Amino acid sequence: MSDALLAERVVLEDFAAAVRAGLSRDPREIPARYLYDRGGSELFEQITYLPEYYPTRTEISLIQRHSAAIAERVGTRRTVVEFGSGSSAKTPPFLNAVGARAYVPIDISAHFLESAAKNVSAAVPDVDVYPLPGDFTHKLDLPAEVADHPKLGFFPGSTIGNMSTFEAVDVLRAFRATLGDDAHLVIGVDLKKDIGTLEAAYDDSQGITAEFILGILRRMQEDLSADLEIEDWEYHSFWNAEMGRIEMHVRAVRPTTIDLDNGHWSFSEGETIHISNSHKYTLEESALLARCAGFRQVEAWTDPERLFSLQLWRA
Ligand code: AVJ
Repeated sequence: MSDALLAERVVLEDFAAAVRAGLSRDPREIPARYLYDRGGSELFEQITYLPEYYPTRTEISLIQRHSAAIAERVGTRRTVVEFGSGSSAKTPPFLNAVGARAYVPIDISAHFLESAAKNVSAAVPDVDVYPLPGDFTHKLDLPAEVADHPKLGFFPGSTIGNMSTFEAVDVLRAFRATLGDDAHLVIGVDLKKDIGTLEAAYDDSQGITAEFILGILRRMQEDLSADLEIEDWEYHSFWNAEMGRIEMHVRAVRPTTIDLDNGHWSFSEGETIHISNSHKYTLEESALLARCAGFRQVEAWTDPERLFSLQLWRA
């Protein structure tokens, strides 16, 4: 078997195991990372352009507006370390604006890292790129070439919101360990706000978010040959005030079943599978998050409507 086929097989086995474990849990859940296959990633890209989905455009404009201030605060010639870089499509303007010396994109996908290195080298030829394959939720050893450089971590996209607060602290502590002592972190944190704005951002009028979340069922059919009726399911999202998060579920509209090779699950009408969370914080809560992880919040920039924040933390 070729390496590519073998890798594909491992991914499918992992997805199958996660689905089996998640459907057997109470409440039932499937981790959100399985949303981002090729089709899912395209749908998420579409979400970022939706009128109701304010985070992406608000963060991009905050980065444009405040990168110069960041460079002023932390100094130029930093090594920028991006946690979960993907293909680094939106990173070159940031590298330019902060006057970066080197760039270490970290991603679990070697495929993404290859295009990241190409994209960034083409867009900002003066910046040395050292791709680092790995899982950013654990402390990683940075390439020896950048060992002595002061580090500027970069974690945009409010990806931190995907994790429970408990997991977020662990991940941020891992960032702190990876970056070392003489370091800063630039992080995008989505803010608590009126419930109407939040709920619309995660249930848009064109139904793209619904399609994105329900896509996990289609992926189970296509990749795992799951026996299920897509028509028996609808998208259901809501603001959970106690947990401070938007929850995204698929919900059975009538009694239904899901069958896999080695499992059978029944669902009563109204029962849900929890697919994703998007946690929101106040500026004060995020300052506490920073301190729990060994950082201090030095600055938090927001847009005039206080929808989103771009924050500078110091180790
Ligand atoms: C990629 C985690 C930032 O929570 O806003 C958007 C994911 N899911 N709409 C978010 C998402 C449905 C998104 N993040």
